[in-house]
Amino acid sequence: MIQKSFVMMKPDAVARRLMGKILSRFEEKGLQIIGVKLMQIDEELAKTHYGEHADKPFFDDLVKYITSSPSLAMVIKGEDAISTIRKMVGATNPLEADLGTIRGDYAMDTGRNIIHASDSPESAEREISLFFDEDEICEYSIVDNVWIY
Ligand code: RTP
Ligand code: MG
Repeated sequence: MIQKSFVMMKPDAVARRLMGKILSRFEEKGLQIIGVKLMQIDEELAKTHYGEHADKPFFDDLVKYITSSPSLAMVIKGEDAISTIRKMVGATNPLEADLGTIRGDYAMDTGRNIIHASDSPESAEREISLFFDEDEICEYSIVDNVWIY
């Protein structure tokens, strides 16, 4: 099924100048970038986005991390995009993430794991509408799709 996922390069990915490399992985896979926004996430948005973790001991550090510097918010579309992107992102702890995944290749610490991706269709829908207005998402057909699907 064609799906849309919310993906976000966290402040460390932006600050470490990894945006191009990470974006290329999604493009090279055959996924389509239909929304991109560099943004400074404020405390309220960070707390809403990660609301499911409000009771966890790492919540305050997580909010500090996500609001520390700009992030790159994205909407990415493709066949089974949500689970495909989660596989490409790798395990939450980068030391446990397989090499070849984004966290496995570029990160060392759970508290600096460089990227977020929606974990279910429900989270994707919630997160996309939390971060993007409808007119900030561009749906377009691409000529090379015939070579991908
Ligand atoms: P994300 O939501 O950012 O895509 O990450 P995830 O699904 O792989 O992991 P999740 O359990 O949802 O945790 C959200 C983020 O909180 C930070 N975290 N720190 N110190 C810790 O034990 C700990 N556990 C989680 C990470 O930045 C994680 O990505
Ligand atoms: Mg999560």
